Amino acid sequence: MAMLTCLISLPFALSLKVYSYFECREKRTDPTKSRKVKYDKTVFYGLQYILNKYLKGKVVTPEKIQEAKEVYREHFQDDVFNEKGWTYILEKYDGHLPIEIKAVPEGSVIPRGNVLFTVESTDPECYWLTNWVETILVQIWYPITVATNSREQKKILAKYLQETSGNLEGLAYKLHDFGYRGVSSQETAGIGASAHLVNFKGTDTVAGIGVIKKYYGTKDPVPGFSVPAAEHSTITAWGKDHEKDAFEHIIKQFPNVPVSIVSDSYDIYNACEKIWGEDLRSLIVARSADAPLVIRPDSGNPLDTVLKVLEILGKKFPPVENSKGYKVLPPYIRVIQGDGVDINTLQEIVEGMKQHKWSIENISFGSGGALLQKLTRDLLNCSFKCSYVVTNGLGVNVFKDPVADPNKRSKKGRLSLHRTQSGDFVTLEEGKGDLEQYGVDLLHTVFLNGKIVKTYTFDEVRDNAQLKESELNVLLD
Ligand SMILES: *[C@@H]1O[C@H](CO)[C@@H](O)[C@H](O)[C@H]1NC(C)=O
Ligand SMILES: CC(=O)N[C@H]1CO[C@H](CO)[C@@H](O)[C@@H]1O
Repeated sequence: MAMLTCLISLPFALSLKVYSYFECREKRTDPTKSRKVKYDKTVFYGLQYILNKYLKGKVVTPEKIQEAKEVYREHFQDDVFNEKGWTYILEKYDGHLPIEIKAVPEGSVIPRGNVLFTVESTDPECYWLTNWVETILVQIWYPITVATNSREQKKILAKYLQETSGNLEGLAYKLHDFGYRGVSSQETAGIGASAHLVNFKGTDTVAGIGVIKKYYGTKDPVPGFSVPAAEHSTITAWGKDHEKDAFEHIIKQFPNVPVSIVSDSYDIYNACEKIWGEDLRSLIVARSADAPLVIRPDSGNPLDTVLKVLEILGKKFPPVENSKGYKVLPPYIRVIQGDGVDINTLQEIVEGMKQHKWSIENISFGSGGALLQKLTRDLLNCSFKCSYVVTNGLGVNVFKDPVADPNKRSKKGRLSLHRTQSGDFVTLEEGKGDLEQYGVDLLHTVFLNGKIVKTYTFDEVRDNAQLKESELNVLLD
């Protein structure tokens, strides 16, 4: 489709360059629809993966040209395939793509409505290539959206952690990725999990570790961690009358590391009160702060369940009051809520805990489908548009401005991204980026004629995406 639009809509015979850009369009506030989470800024992440996996090196071969030609003929029932163009790339560039991509550094947190990357053809014969790569490049919406949504959840957790404990210790482990089985494919699991790890360090979606090691690299051997954990079958296989035996067996097997045990196979409240609180109490209190029992409820209304579990546990394992006046369970026992957690329920649970005077320092959360799969390109309005063409040697700014939706107006001309004196980001249109008062362009060339010319380590990505002091202060007001 991208190819057709491009061939049909541009005065291609005379065009010598096509220049397009990607942005997450700015939302105009619609007072009738106030979304709880605003997503004012997005985390730019994932381009390096796409460039490495799909665009770098010799990507055009005689075999691919032949195959595409045959498929296109059948698919369109016409000879629309640009065989001449691809053969030109094969012969002149040894199959490397003559385009330049400039992008903001990976991990950057940029307000909606700013340019995030640009793409332009570098050979007048290949003006058509820019929008050929549109589809694959726009798939970056997914890692951007996962990383952005995960970072918004980190802000919520930071705020409540600070308020109910006085510090941010353990923040990186507060939201664990449970999403492996809930995503559409291995590739989605790898990309999505890596995007969550931009903000956090807890994950059960091991595929993300492979993606990060292969395409970004970290100074640590692995960018994410987990703990031994029971799932339902490891409890229920013992039979309904032997839940206690199952629990006992597992905690004895893992005396020196935290161990998470799903406790709702039959009755979470009975498990907390009778089994953990009475039958196995002496084994639990003997555990160290480095190897706590982590009780995992997995059903019911998330907020009600968490509060009731804490209340029952609090009677059996008396909590202490921390410096902020909130209750904390003893160091050998914690809770992880991993059912029904999305950004909205997370907010409700931590708010409910605060109201009931529970600190969130000794609870953590798991999130699966909502973290990695229940997201679409519309959430952040990710889009790719042509803004400039050179035809007949003459540069022309192009844009769209659909009458039915002013939100869809696109930017004009060559674009650049700058930081103003006050620290805000601004996109300059129509090639005005040379104006001295705006300083350097924050878009750097990352891809040029088939080669990746600038890369970021995962540590740099994480650094760029860190919560800023100002964001924490705003939250604490
Ligand atoms: C973003 O996408 C939503 C959902 O499609 C739409 O309602 C909204 O108008 C879009 N906003 C912008 C700025 O494009
Ligand atoms: C009393 C208690 O268990 N406090 C722990 C709560 O969680 C933090 C962060 O993991 C630990 O550092 C505390 O020791």
